[in-house]
Amino acid sequence: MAKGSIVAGCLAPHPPHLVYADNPEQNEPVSEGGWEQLRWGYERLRDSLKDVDYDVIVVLSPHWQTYVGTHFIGVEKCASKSVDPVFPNLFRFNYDLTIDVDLARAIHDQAESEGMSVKMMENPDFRVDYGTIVSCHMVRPEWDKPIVSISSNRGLSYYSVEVMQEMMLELGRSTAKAIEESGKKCLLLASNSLSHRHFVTETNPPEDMSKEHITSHAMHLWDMRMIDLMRSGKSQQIINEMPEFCEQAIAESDGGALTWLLSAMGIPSQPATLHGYGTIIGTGNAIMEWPCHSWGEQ
Ligand code: 2X7
Ligand code: FE2
Repeated sequence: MAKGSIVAGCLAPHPPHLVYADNPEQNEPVSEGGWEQLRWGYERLRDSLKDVDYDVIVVLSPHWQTYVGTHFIGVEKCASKSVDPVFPNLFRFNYDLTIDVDLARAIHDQAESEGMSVKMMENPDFRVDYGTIVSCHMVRPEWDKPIVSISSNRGLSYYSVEVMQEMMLELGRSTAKAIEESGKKCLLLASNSLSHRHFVTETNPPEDMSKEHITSHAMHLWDMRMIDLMRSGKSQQIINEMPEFCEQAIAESDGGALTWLLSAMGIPSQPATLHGYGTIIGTGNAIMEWPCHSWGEQ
């Protein structure tokens, strides 16, 4: 069997506003658009991936929060309605998705053999979180690929960013090893915003773009710094600066997704492509792609 591989890694932010603004048939609320810079960014990412062959999407979302270990959905068919608890006015999404349970279990088993605390989530009534759904929908709205859904272990809440990072670095290595042994081609998604300080009131209508901007200059500077590091292939520096970034920008990478992604790709020194940047209720969001399929043998 040929070795499996990571065909690309993406930073794929998940504010529900993006799905709301796109008006897909699965989502109940109806909008007049909005957040176009980011939605055009997702268009460019989809275009960049259109000729890339892959079997499965592997996604880690900070909105599936687990406090004892990292969990993996272990139920093959998941269909229900996902409602954003903070924005039920924007996101009530009817999903019907397939999980690659074999690959999920392979990553679980590999991580366990490395000493990590892990669990297969086998409750058939489990409600899939909106972070997972929004990122997958914006990257692949056809929903024709199975996914592996990985929880965000809140190592930061119990311990520190440093502990979270160590755990996500191991989870990334275990993910890469399990993928290689699976023979599958995988697209990896880190589902998170960058700076995450947001407004506490909503405009009317929510898609009024005359009110949308970053919450502060400091947040802007942090977002630009992180994008610059990603575009210049300085992954190790991102890992090194993660504690300050999480603390000072209240960054959503505190959930571990970006660290996991960089680790799974082997802390790449190749540049990432920026497909789009924009703010959503004041948070900073970048759509980035590391096109691993074009790097040759790693
Ligand atoms: O989950 C989110 C987010 N990360 C950023 C902005 C707005 C809503 O939801
Ligand atoms: Fe979020």
